[in-house]
Amino acid sequence: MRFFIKKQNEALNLKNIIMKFRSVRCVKIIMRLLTANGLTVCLIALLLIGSRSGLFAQSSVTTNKNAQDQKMQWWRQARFGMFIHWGVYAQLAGVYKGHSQARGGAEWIMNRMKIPVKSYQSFAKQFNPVKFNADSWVRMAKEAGMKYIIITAKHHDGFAMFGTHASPWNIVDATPYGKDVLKMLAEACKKYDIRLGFYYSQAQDWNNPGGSAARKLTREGWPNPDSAKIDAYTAAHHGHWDPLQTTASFADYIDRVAVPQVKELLSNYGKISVLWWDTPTNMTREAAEKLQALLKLQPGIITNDRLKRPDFPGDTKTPEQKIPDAAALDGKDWETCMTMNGTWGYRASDHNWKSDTTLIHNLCDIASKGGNYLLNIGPKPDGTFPEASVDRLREIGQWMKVNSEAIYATNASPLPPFDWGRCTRKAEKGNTILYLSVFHWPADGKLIVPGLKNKVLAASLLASGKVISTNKSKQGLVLTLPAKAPDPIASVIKLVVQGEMTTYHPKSNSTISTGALD
Ligand code: FHN
Repeated sequence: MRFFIKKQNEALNLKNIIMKFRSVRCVKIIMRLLTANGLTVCLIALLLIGSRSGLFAQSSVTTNKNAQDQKMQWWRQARFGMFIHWGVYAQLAGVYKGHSQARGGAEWIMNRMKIPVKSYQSFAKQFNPVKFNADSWVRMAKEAGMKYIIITAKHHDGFAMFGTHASPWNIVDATPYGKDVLKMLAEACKKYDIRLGFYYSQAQDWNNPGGSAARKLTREGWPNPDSAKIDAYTAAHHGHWDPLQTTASFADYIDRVAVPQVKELLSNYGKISVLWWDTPTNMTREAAEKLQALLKLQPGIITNDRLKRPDFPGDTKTPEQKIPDAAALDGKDWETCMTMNGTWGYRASDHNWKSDTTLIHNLCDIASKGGNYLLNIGPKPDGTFPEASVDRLREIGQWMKVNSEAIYATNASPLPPFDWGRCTRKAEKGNTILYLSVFHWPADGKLIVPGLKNKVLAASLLASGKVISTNKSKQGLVLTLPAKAPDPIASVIKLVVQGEMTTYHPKSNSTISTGALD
């Protein structure tokens, strides 16, 4: 036995040497020891290495996974954030030369309407959001139950909503307002303990020379009499419509505008939790690498999958305007971004608002699949949120005040989606808490949870704590509910069941897709 322990120690020393020198060198050492120390040492060493080599490889994966889990922790617990699209385009509000923009979000008005650079820049002289109040924006987000805000620091029109030395095309230098809204927002976020992230259009930039431009046909803007000529020009100039856009190369634009601006954004605003890239149009690997390198300025920053495809996956997938099916979930973190009406940037004529019910159901649906909901506001040019958005934020907030326990820090459902609602899950001391968000309260008072076989330890209404009786049936667990739903939109039942449960994942080859990026 002592012989074995001695040889094992020798083998462990050998393993340490191997860990230091790795691969080819390690084989050489084994060979040398084989002759020096005999077959026993080597065999034990090989046994140890063999049995643990998976573990060695695994342990670095595990360390990386742990670090990633730690980085993502706040984000996974948050589940709900506010997206803000705000810039000079809000001033136009979807209208140019008396024509309503034919297609797309109003933040695209410069491209879709093919507004010349100088004309578009003249709108900044009217952009004076004197009613902007960072405190009130952040409070509205907080009261709605949102845990983070992502704002367009620069959208595709290239207009910086912050003071920048990299271009005069910014809110401080080009508008009568003259103040850095991101500074004020950063202070308010800090005050209210809301995480702040910046959206940055890294490739498309229609005003700073050299930026890219996704090609859109003039018919997507207005019935411009010069359509044929303009469309021919954009076809010949990679989507650009004004010669001023191409007086520099893309590489120059990256070095002179994008890199310095991202550096400013990550250096001058305190803690930044998310860099939300958008869109990778004509992005080069070299440019992506330069931008990605800047992220070290904010340790722990989370980024999305839109820097450049496919080699820069970032931390989160970003399905846009849609909620993936459970079958598409692939274990990656994901966030659905969505408009409240039909546009990201403010458009005065868009009254196609989603109902409170739709928005709350979306939040429950997304949480039930383990994702985050990034819900957009397109502020008006005066700096206020549209009334319809304010109303919806308030309604969601009221629901969250009672039911947020079913959303924050939850995991995806262990059961397939139900006809009557959605489910989220939390682990608790070897058992599982299920939160059932009931959208359609059963008329006969019997709610069936198909497929749930675990023993029920407790069942109650989250809103009041009222105990719910349960019994088993062939179809699943049956809950006997009071006649009236506690909440007309979604009432939450809290079930504690015995044992651990894991995420439901139907077998499928599909993955979460981001959708078309303009
Ligand atoms: O082109 C943009 C669009 O204007 C908006 O910013 C959305 C938000 O996700 N992203 C792009 C399209 O994918």
